[in-house]
Amino acid sequence: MFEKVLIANRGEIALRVLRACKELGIATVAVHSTADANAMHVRLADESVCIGPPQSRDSYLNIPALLAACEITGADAVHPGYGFLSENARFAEILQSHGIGFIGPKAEHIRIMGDKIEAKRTAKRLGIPCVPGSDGGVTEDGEALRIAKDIGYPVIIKAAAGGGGRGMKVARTESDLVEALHMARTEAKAAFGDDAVYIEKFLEKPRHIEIQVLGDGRGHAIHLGERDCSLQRRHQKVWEEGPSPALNENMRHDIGEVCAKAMQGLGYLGVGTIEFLYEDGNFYFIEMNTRIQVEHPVTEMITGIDLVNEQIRIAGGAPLTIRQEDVKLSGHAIECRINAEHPATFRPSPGKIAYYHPPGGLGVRVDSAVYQGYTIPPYYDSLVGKLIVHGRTRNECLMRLRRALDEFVVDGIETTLPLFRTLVRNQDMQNGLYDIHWLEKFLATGGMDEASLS
Ligand code: MV4
Repeated sequence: MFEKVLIANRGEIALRVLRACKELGIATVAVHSTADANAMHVRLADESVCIGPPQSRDSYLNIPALLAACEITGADAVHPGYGFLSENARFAEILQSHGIGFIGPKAEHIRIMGDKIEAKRTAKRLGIPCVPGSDGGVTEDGEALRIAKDIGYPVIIKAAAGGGGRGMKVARTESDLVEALHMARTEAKAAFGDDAVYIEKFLEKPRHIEIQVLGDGRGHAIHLGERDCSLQRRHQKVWEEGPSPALNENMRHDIGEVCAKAMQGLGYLGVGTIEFLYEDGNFYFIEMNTRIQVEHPVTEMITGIDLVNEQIRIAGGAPLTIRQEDVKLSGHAIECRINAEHPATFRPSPGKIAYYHPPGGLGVRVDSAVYQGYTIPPYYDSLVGKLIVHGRTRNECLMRLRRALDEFVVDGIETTLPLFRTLVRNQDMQNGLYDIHWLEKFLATGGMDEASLS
């Protein structure tokens, strides 16, 4: 097992990892930019090292500075959190070549899943259902036209190096396709330095459902159910919940088994998330994330399993002691991402938190690294914290969430709390009837106009 873990991240996830390390008796090293000298993760860690100026590229993404921090402190492993270097295969390899553990999957698997064409090819080979589309990359107009005719319009063109919604173009008819292909390739080249693109059937009204997996790297792998992350705006998830209101027990069991088997076949190590679009009773693989995710607490609340603890132990060479039959999904959990943004325009609102009062009580969890008097810096993401609520049923969860949201006070900055107070009272949300476009439509049709903000 590791003796000292360096946490290459900031904010609530740095704190989340720190807590898992403390429980495992592992010493912690915080790293921080000059803008984060007063951050909670720095205060709570056993040691801390300043690794550079505010800009992420000079600090949290600065590999030489991180290696030096490991050297200075004698850290024997790095936890990358999410974002930053968490899905950088080269970083994982560099650490390993310096004898430092990377708390994440094998570099080989990070690399495969980072290339969306390779990821899809791998998923298909492992028996995971995929969106109909091209077998690999597409370069020629004629080839694109033939594939699109074959699968039927509309189609979507995606960048191999993209993911998370960047670099996508929809073609609704044959006459749109050639221009869409050229635009997609040009934009992919400019954004990622790689013009490889692929084609898929475009699904009009899917839900985004993802399966949490856990593997020991030696062929033992399990699934921990799903999270429904359909409620999003501009590819930023807003509200995540599990189980999905759209699935029944059989569908959940079947897709979970497919994912667990696939991860066994891959020899996957650590935590992972297999993302699907779900429409008309069918699952279609889109991507796999090889990191701990922002919304992992949803799964923790319904399984009782500490995912970060498992991640650290497995990366340290410990076996996976949880068997599939030990995983019992219990009740319902919803996570709200509270951002420092205007609740209707989403304009960022960094600044000083004048008053802070998080909610509490049975089934209520707040993952946050802010405190009263803390100033949210403008350089990073705008997450103030996550409110995660558990109930025995979805209905109990909603009632508890309504209460917890009303208790939550964050003064001095704008936050998205009023958005959630509106959503939790909305009929479609209460009925679980929403797809990936629901929130943007709701906002565009005045769902958050002045009346609902007062
Ligand atoms: C799609 C799609 C429809 N059809 N693929 C966007 C993010 C990236 N992970 C995949 N995305 C999509 N891929 C096909 N074949 C629609 C989206 C999409 C989306 C997906 C999940 C959550 C929110 C979304 C918002 C817009 C589009």
